[in-house]
Amino acid sequence: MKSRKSKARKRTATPAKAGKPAKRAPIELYYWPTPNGWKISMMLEECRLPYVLKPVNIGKGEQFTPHFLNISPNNRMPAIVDPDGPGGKPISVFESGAILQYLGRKTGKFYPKDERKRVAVDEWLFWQVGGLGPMAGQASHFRNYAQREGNEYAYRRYHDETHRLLGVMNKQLAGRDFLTGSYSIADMACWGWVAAIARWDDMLQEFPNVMAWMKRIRARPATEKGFKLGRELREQHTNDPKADEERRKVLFGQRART
Ligand SMILES: N[C@@H](CCC(=O)N[C@@H](CS)C(=O)NCC(=O)O)C(=O)O
Repeated sequence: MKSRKSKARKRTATPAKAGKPAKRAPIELYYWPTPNGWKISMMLEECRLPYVLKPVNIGKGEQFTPHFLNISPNNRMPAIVDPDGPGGKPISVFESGAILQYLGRKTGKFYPKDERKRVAVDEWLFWQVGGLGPMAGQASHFRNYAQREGNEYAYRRYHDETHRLLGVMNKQLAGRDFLTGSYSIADMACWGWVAAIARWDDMLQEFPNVMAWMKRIRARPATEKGFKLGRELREQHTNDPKADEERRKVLFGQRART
């Protein structure tokens, strides 16, 4: 197993001082700077939870190391290990929606306790993980990686569905600052994908409430920090054409590994 210790970066955690009780060990964040990764870096920053970055370079195949698969059997980041889980014992969590809910329950922040409000947050959180994320992800694949020629049907299908979802979101945001009223894990889940779509072309211009919401969240200091986390790692990798070729081989055409 390859150790990533040397690459780990400490964020907000501070070492224990002599005579004082030791601080809780930081949460390990298994992460690469993508829309799914930003959800969790934004939440950790919002909650000011101490965490240590464990980069998972998905373009190099680090999501397939036995250590990572033990934490995230789906070979997808993000994932976390909280050394101070239930009963004071470590817990690992994979799937961004499950991580956001876990951190929301742990801190009591951005995930209301009131059942009606919580159901509303869950609705939009699941809307993101089952809808906006996968559809925008496929649209992005056909826009950025597949040849347009011969793939027109798939290109249109995922762009249309992303467009439809943005229309739903735009209606929900009419007269609201955030998806369910107050800023929540549902907004954090959606933000990175909307920010990615904003770079495509003028699709987002058709949805003024979504654009205003995106800017509102972008202005939060925690968004700034969470969004910036690990950016330099990806830039180093993507500016190298050989690494780009390697990335395609690792990421596309995956099949079950037995
Ligand atoms: N449903 C997962 C999706 C996570 C996901 O797709 N992560 C991508 C990067 S954005 C990944 O780790 N890809 C690695 C791979 O394709 O092998 C979640 O919400 O956590």
